[in-house]
Amino acid sequence: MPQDAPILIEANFDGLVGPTHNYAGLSFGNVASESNTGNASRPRDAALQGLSKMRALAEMGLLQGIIPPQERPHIPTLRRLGFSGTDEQIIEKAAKHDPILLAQVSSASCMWTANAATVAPSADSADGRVHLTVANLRSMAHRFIEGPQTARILRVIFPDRDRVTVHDPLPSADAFGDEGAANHTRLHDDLPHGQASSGIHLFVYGSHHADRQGQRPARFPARQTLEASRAIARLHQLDPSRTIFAQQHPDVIDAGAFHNDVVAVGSGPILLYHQKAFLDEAATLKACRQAVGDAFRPIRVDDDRVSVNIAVATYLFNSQLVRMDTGYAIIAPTESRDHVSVRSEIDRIIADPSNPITAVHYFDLRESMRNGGGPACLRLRVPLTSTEQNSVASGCILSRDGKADAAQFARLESWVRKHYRETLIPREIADPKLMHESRAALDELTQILGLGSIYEFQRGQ
Ligand code: SUG
Repeated sequence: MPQDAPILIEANFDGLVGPTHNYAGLSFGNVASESNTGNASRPRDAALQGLSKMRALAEMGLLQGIIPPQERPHIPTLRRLGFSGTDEQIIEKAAKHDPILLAQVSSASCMWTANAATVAPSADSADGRVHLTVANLRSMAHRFIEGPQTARILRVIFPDRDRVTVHDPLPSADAFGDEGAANHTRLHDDLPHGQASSGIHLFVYGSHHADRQGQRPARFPARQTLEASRAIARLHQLDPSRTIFAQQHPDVIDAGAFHNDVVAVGSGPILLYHQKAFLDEAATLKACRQAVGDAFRPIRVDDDRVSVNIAVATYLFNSQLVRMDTGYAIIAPTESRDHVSVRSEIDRIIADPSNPITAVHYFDLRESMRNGGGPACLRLRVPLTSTEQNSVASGCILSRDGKADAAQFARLESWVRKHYRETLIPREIADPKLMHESRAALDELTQILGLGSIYEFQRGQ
C-alpha cells in the first residue's frame, strides 16, 4: 500500500423503515418472515428502533448515513401488471383479485440496505472510483421491484460521477441472482490508526448456476449465484489476486440462513463465522489468510456451542463489527443477549485476548427481526475517503466530525411520530388511506433529507 494512500472511513448507511412495515410472510426460506405471517406490526416502533441504532452508532463516533424508504404501495408496478384506473381503484382491485401481489408491492423490505448493493471502495478498484452495483434481488417479487428505485436513490445520494459509479442491477436471469452486500465481506489488514486503504473481497454464493453437479440447497432457494458475484468483481475492477469466491454451505441455507450475513460477519482482519457457514471451511480460511496476511483473525463458533438453528433464531452473526479506538465492538440484537448460550459465546469472544473484539452493545430491533432483518441487514457499508464523504448528499449523513447530528435525528424522530401508524395488520394495506399517509410522509422526508423529488408519485408518474 502506498504511504500516501488516503484514509478510508467506513460509513454505515442504514435503511429507514417505511410506513407500510408489515408481516405478510413474503420470504420463502426466511424463517422469521414465514413464522410471523399475519401478525400485527408496529411501523412507528420499527422506524424509531432503527433510528435509535443509527443515533447510538453516530454517538459512538462512527460515520452514519441514512437511505430513505421507497414508495409503497408501488402503484407503477400494479399498472405495469395490468391494473388500471385511479390509484385508489387500483389498490381496491388488487386487494380483491390478487392480495398477495398487493402485499408484495406494499412491503417495506428496502429497509434492509445490506441487500441494496455491493460496494467496492476507491482504494480497491482499478479506476480509483467507488463502485456500487445495485442488487437485482430477483428471487423474491417483493424485493425484485426495489432495484430501479434503489439505483435512482443511490445516484442522488452519491451524485459525484467522477468519484462514484452506481451500476444498474445485473440482468435478471436465474444465473445472475444477486442479493448485494449481505453475501460480500471486505477484509483488510488492521493498521494502527484503525483505518485501512486497500482490502480483499470475500464473495459468498449459494449456488454455481452453470454447475449442474454442484451442491445446492434442497428446500430453500440459493439467492446468490457465483456468476453474479464474479460479474460484480469485474464491474468493480477488483484485483483478482485480492478476490475470493466461497460457497455457503447448502445445509445452512436449508436451515434458514438465506444470506451469508446470517452465519458470518467480517470487518478489518476479523471473520466471525459459524462452523457450518462455508462448504469448504479450510479452503475459505486459507484463501483469506493468504490474501489478508498474518493479521487475519478468524473466529469460529462451533455448532455444539451455538447450533445453526439458534444462530438463525438469535442473529448472532447478523451483528455489526465496528472499529472503535479500543478495539472492535459487536452491535448485536437483544435476541442474542437473551439467549443463554449465545450470550456466553459473545462474552467468551470479548474475553479472548487473541482477537481484537472488546465490547458488545445490544439493540432492540424486534420489529425488523420479526421479518428476518438484524443490525447488519439494516445497513450498507460504504468506505469513503474524506473527499468522497464531502460529495455525499449532506442530509443523508447523520454524523459530522465524530458527532451525531442531533438536530437531524430530532427532525427524523418527530417526523416518524407524526406520520407512522402505531400498528398495522397485513389486510390494512388494502386501505387507500395508507397510501396517502405514506406519500405525505415521504414527501416531507425528501425535504428533511434535502433530496428533491425522488419518488414517482412526486413526479406524477
Ligand atoms: O429478503 N425479509 C427480508 C430480510 C432481509 C434480511 N437481510 C439480510 N440478511 N441482509 C428478506 O427475506 C420479509 C418481508 C415480509 O415477509 O413481509 C423480507 O423480505
